[in-house]
Amino acid sequence: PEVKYLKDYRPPAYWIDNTELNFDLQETNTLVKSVLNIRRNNDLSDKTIPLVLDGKNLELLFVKIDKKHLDSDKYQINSENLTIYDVPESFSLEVTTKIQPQNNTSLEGLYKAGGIFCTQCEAEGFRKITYFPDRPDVMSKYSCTITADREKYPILLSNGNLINSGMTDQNRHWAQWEDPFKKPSYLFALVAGDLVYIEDFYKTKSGRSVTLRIYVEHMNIDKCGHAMQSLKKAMKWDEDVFGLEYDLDIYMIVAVNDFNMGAMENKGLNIFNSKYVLAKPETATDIDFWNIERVIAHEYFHNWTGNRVTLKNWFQLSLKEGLTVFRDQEFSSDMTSRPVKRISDVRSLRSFQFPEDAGPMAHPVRPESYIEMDNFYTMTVYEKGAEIIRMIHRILGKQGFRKGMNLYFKRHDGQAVTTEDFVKAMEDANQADLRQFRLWYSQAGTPEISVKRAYNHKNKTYSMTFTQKCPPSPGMSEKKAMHIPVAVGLLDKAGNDMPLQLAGQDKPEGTTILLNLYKTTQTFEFVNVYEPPVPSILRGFSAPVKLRAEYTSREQAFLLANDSDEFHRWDSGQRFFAGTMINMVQGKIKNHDPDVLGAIIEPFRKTLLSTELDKAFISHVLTLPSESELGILISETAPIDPELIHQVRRFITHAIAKALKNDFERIYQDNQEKGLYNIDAESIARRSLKNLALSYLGMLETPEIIKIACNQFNKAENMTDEIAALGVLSHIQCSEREKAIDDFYQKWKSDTLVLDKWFAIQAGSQIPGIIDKIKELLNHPDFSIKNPNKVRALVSSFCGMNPWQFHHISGNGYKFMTDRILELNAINPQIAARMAGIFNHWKKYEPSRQKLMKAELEKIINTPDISRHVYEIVSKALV
Ligand code: HT7
Ligand code: ZN
Repeated sequence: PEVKYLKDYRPPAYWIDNTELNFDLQETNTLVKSVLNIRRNNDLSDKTIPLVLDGKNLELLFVKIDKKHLDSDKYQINSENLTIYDVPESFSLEVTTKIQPQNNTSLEGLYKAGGIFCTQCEAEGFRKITYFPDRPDVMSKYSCTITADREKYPILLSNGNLINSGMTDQNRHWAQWEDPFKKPSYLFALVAGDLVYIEDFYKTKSGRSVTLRIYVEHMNIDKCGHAMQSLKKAMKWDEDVFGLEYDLDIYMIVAVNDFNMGAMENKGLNIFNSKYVLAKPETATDIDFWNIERVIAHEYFHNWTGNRVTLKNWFQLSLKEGLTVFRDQEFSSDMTSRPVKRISDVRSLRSFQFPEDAGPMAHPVRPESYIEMDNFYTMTVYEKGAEIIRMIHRILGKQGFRKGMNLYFKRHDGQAVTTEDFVKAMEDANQADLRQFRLWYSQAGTPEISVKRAYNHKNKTYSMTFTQKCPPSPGMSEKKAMHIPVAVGLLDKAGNDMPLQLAGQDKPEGTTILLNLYKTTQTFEFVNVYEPPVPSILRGFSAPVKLRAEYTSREQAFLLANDSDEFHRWDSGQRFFAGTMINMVQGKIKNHDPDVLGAIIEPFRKTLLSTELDKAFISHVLTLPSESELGILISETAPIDPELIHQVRRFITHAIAKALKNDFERIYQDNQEKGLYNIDAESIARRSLKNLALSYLGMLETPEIIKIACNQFNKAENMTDEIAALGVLSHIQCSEREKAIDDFYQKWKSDTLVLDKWFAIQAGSQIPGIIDKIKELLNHPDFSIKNPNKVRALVSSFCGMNPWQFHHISGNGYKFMTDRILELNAINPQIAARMAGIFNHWKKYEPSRQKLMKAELEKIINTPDISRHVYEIVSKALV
């Protein structure tokens, strides 16, 4: 397949000023007529370039230029393009195509699922609707007329404002929408279906009233309130923090069940995976509520970072995604708890982005090449991209960052631009020099920082020498030294922060200092340090790097108990717990050594019983690194053996549960729901600590604990408690488990999102041989391989939540996965490729598993008709 390179980018040869679309939606064929006002790009010297439009899976019916039919010898079509020769300098082009949305299982372009017509055009889906220059730097004003059966599709929506509507005959009606803002084709949207909506209003800071609507299927009308409140909070936050106001008179969100990703920021008409809209306490967990708030905000924030200022080409994806993730992270921090949000974001960065950056798909945040753009909606582009923005924010400060954002919008509103334009605006607004910093966009891989520290008793100085290196990545063996901001604090013996004074400064400046690393090795000297300190390095995770600080376990326990930086406090605890478990896996310490267990249990107990710490923070500290996280850490020095890791982690959690049984029981009782269910941060934290206690108790598998879990399951009035109890039971082989699983199904069989939880809980069960049950569930009437949420719930949960059984030495888990990938390859290549990524890290495992996974990759790549999506992932994994 063809590889696209950033270096080959050329501006478009033609501009499209206006795009008039006409959809005739029918049950078997949909007709799409487009009328485009086209103008040659006179900046290009060659005036003879033909007009090349993108198009895929389209049946071309007519082509007209300036209203006259074009003879077939004047154009050419192949499977990817329509090329028209000898076109005038400016003209109108009319193209009519025929498509079959009801057969489109890729969920890209215009598709019909669950009786609803809807679109997904990012990244390159518009070309499956009509012939068009389907690239983000061609921005056009759109109008869209939709005609459809009135009874089946009473709601007809597109971007912008409703201009007109009416009936064509007795049964069919039409609606015309017009979007006053120019936009790239990937932001086009259409929805037609039998939907209902809730409506609210938002008054912008300049006093305009905006209508807000959330459209859902009839039975979900009672689950939209939280999404609406989240939207209003996001609108207010963007005005307060960035001065950004919404620009149309109406903002619409539509929830659909069949969607490849989380949501899509189409101008004025967001389309959402229903998972990120629908919630009420009985059906959605606390995490679901938070995710809805975050995703609603994310898509709303795109209106400025992505839509008003868009991308010059897809290599710049992080320009909108990294920046918008940063904005949604900041929003969530302000709505909930900043340290807790930071901890969960870093946990996910380390679990998913760091391995990606060390694997065969490693790519810079601004990639240099791709085969299939859909494969580049990655943790690197999104999450590492957000870390880059966060570093700029730290380096320039809050005010400086805001000045940079203002300049960015002033310069580029209405344009398609690059990450370079963004950094330049930040630099120019602050007279800053970010030249070396730009390497974060172009170099792949996670930098590693080691630190040597020395205390000079005589001079009362303390020096820290940092050395940075970045391991090679595919196609990039040599890396340059990066500009890395490292936030540091020093703790005295009593655990208090010391005032910090660097050599050369005349007085101490605060208790956290930002050290800017520019060189491979760099030393910083602190003066007036009156006793040997314990350093707190990389506070707040100030840069996305791997830190090799060589702390002793005594220092880690000390930092866990005392660090004023909550992120670093949590991190020290995780390193401490992970270090012990890894030593056990590697046979460096014996499992049953009472001193070892004591060393873990004591700090654990202290944290569990703390009355000062926030309960959400306690839950994070006491959630031990998962089997996957331990695997990632081990893989830095040795091959992964999932069986050994599973045994050690199970042993430790069991030992903790046994030693602290009484404490867990007390915590469980003390944190029961008092009064009405609430979703404020404090109530969520209380529930998470209570359910963490229950999950430790569950390790004991006693009749008494089973009874407690059953009781919670039966009495729960909210999904958080219900699913937590079911989760505990799901790992214990007992009749109560079977009953709870059946009861849950009977209770929720009509709610497809709740059933996703039911599939996922079973897929994550630690009961040996669970794969047979999962295979059986593939044939369950409520499972559908065509629905990405169902695939993620059953198939991805098995690989992600159950690494021990997925990596079973029989190879059955691997074979199961290959079968699903090949099945999906023909249905939905985007989802198939995501699944195929599970084998990316095969080289990190012990030899027998390596061999088994490699054989699966070879089987996939040798299958005829493998999609470009899957090919790209698998071929890179095999290099
Ligand atoms: N910008 C949206 C990306 C997206 C997407 C990309 C490829 C294929 C399907 C997709 N659905 C949504 C989502 C976002 O980041 O906001
Ligand atoms: Zn986004």
